[in-house]
Amino acid sequence: MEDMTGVVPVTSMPYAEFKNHVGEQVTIKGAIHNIRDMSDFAFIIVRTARELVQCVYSPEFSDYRLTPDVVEQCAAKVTGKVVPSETRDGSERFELQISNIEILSTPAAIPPVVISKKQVTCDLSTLLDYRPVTLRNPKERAIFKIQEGIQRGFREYLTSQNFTEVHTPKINFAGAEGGTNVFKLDYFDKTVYLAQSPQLYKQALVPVYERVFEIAPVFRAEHHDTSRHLNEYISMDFEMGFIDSFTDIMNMETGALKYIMNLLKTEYAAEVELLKVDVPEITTIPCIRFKDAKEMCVKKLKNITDMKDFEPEEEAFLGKWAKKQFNSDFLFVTHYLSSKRPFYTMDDPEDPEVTLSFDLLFRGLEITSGGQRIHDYNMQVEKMKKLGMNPEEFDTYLMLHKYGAPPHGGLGIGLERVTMHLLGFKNVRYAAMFPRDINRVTP
Ligand code: AMO
Repeated sequence: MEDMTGVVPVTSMPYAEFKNHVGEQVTIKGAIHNIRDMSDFAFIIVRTARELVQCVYSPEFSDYRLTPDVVEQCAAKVTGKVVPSETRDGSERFELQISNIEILSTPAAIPPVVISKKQVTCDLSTLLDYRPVTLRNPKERAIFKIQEGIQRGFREYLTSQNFTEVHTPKINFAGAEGGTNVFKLDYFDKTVYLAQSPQLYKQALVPVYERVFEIAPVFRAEHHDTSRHLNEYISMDFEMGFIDSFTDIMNMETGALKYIMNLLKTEYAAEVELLKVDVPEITTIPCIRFKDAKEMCVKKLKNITDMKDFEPEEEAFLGKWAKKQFNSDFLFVTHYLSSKRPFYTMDDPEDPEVTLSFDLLFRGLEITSGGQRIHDYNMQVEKMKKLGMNPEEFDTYLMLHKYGAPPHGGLGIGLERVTMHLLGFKNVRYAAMFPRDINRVTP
């Protein structure tokens, strides 16, 4: 047996390195993505982990002869000479003149949807029904590479700011966010719930690590089929102690978003280009109080009846307003009404009708909720009682307050929501790799 070096080299030379190997034979491994057979020669596009590599077959290049088992979606090892390719705009490109193709596996059937064109053109439902296949399309897979970049940026930035990454349980004794959108689980002889958020646990970890974050799935039993709700989504959460004000949380989020956008522009440039992503420029993010934003919506939009929260059309209006007024794709809305925020939210001591909380709108869609939390034991117990909750049922959560907690706060960002509006999708399902909604639990 060979030595276990702990390193398994990547299977294909990255395309960016081709320019240093002109005239040399190189081998790449990937799927045969597309074949354009021109009788005496053929263009064969190989799909590697992140790229499409143009390879050209001609009997003139070597003794190798194309065989009928070279079909789209077969896994192959392709060897060829790196040569400059002819481009219409004169830009520098390279291709491989094929000298051998070794077939590593053969598909049993032709894909049910055409994935080798620039874009998958089927409807959303078909796109999702065949997700394991449609994700192979370069534009589809680029969506989730961008999504990786967003999570990675969040993680890298918070790690640089002294946050500790944690994992909290998803099978819980209570729903953290209140309301009815909680999944009940049959757990031996007890009733338990799937986590709506890591809220109760991330707070418990503040006196332990001071600053924590988590990127993990959460579950919401949304009964409506909307274009912005999923039943399982990835929540990017953080919680931090010793804050002076809830604006510290907004400040930290601004830093994280700046870092993320910069990371996308640099390390995800290929996907940004492929998907023509309009990556937002962030300097500072403007803020508006809920009350003022509501007044503006009521003045400008018709039929606003809910005075306690925003309808999607109000968020869209506020997004446009922030763009016009501040040239900002983002807008913080602060001081939401106490009656509309969860039990753990700190009321504003100057006006207990409102809370020290915020939402962040991105291009007119809520992507974040956050705020300062109650850290005082008596205050939290009182608020629970006022809301008709039984504090005894939350005794493990209340250990946080009972045994001492610093002033703290945090936020949760919906990863699919950010991805959706970054990429300009009308439906959040395009931004979920394997979405779970009221009608879908497969694939
Ligand atoms: P909230 O419930 O507002 O706050 O959720 C935070 C963010 O999660 C996203 N989101 C969703 N995304 C897809 N489908 C859904 N059904 C869905 N529901 C919410 C949104 C939203 O802004 N514990 C608090 C956060 C905190 O205060 O730390 C919470 O979960 O982008």
